[in-house]
Amino acid sequence: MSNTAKRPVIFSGIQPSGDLTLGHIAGALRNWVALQHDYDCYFCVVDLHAITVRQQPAKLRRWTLDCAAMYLAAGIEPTSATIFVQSHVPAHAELAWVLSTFTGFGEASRMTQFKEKSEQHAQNVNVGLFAYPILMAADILLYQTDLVPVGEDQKQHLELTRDLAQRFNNAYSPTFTVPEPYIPRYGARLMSLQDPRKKMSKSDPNHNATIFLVDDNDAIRRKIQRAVTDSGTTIEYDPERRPGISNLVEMYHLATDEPIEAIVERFRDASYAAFKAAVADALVAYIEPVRTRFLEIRADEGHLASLLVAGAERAARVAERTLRKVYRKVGFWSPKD
Ligand code: ATP
Ligand code: LTN
Repeated sequence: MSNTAKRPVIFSGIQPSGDLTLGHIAGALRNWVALQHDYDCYFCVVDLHAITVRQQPAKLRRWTLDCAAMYLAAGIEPTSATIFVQSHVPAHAELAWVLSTFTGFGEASRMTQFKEKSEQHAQNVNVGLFAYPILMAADILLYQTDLVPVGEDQKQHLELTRDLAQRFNNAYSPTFTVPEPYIPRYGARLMSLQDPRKKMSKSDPNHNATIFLVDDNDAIRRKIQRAVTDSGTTIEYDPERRPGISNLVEMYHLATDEPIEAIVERFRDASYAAFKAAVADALVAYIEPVRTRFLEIRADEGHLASLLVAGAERAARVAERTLRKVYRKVGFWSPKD
């Protein structure tokens, strides 16, 4: 929550479209936690985005609460950040509509996530999937966001957000803060354990490819042991040439904070089996407390619900201020003006 001095603003979000993964910690949550005391933070569960691919209603509801609980379990403090559900704040959908009229069709067509998701969900390439980055821009711009901590895959969406902000500001007068991405040096793109050329994803049908934050210790160990590496014999960090083993090095770094160079130095001549065992131990130690906190938080749904209601009220007040400005500038008549 902001105190009297105005702090710069962070906004970020995760889709409640499955159980969260180690990738979410690496690309998003750990940086949210690290930055939360220096910024006015809005952490959103982006359920409007999640329905751009077909969801089962009961699962979407459960994952929405799971996702918020995981923000807390990862270390977000509700006293210093506003946690809320996107569909509780109507201004997100409303601003997205206005911004869609400032987005070129060709510009939206170039988004690589749209191209990838259209291939993955060829039977349901809907207009919402196409407009997804515009809604994301609305999320960010409503809060006059300075910084957006995300994984590498969201960089292009951030560029579109910046372009839209500048375009609107130039067409009228300064309205939106132009946000910067915050993409970590390591862990910005954790890779699948089964195909290290693909991003680790919560929606991967092969569960061996993904470390879920709710995985028990045995599952974590088993998945790391079975991780696809290459036929090399040394432990190196070279994501281009040795993606599988480099991915494990990054995971070890995430879990222990030991510098990459030190890890490589120490394990260079270790066997893959020995290194994998060390990675598994480090991950178990890192994830187990998160999982335990998650289960505790999730057991008190009433508390979680009241936190999300309060979060949405706070968020809506800020968002509506920006939306009203936008409506006025584009020329919507209002009896309040
Ligand atoms: P999908 O379920 O389609 O894989 P996703 O998990 O990529 O979707 P979100 O859940 O909305 O999409 O991702 C939220 C945040 O987590 C984003 O900032 C994204 O960059 C980050 N993230 C997701 N997966 C990874 C990963 N493997 N490595 C690093 N960051 C990731
Ligand atoms: N598109 C993002 C999720 C997302 C987001 C946002 C991230 C939606 N709105 C606003 C940061 C800021 C993804 O990772 N798939």
